[in-house]
Amino acid sequence: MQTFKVDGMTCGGCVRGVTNAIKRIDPDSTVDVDLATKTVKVESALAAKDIVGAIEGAGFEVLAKA
Ligand SMILES: [Cu+2]
Repeated sequence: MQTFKVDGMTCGGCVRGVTNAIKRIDPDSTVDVDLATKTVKVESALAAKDIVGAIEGAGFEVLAKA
């Protein structure tokens, strides 16, 4: 499990955008977004930098990898 702090997510559309961006590069991944805590949890064999790239490519800022 990899956990990221992500800024700029405000609604269900953002959740879908982040989730779809990660699933596009790993269809088998599990993505869990918590808007209240700005946390994205990812179960995937992907490297952290690739997940960060997908999230940022969807238009959100990754503040930290927890
Ligand atoms: Cu939104």
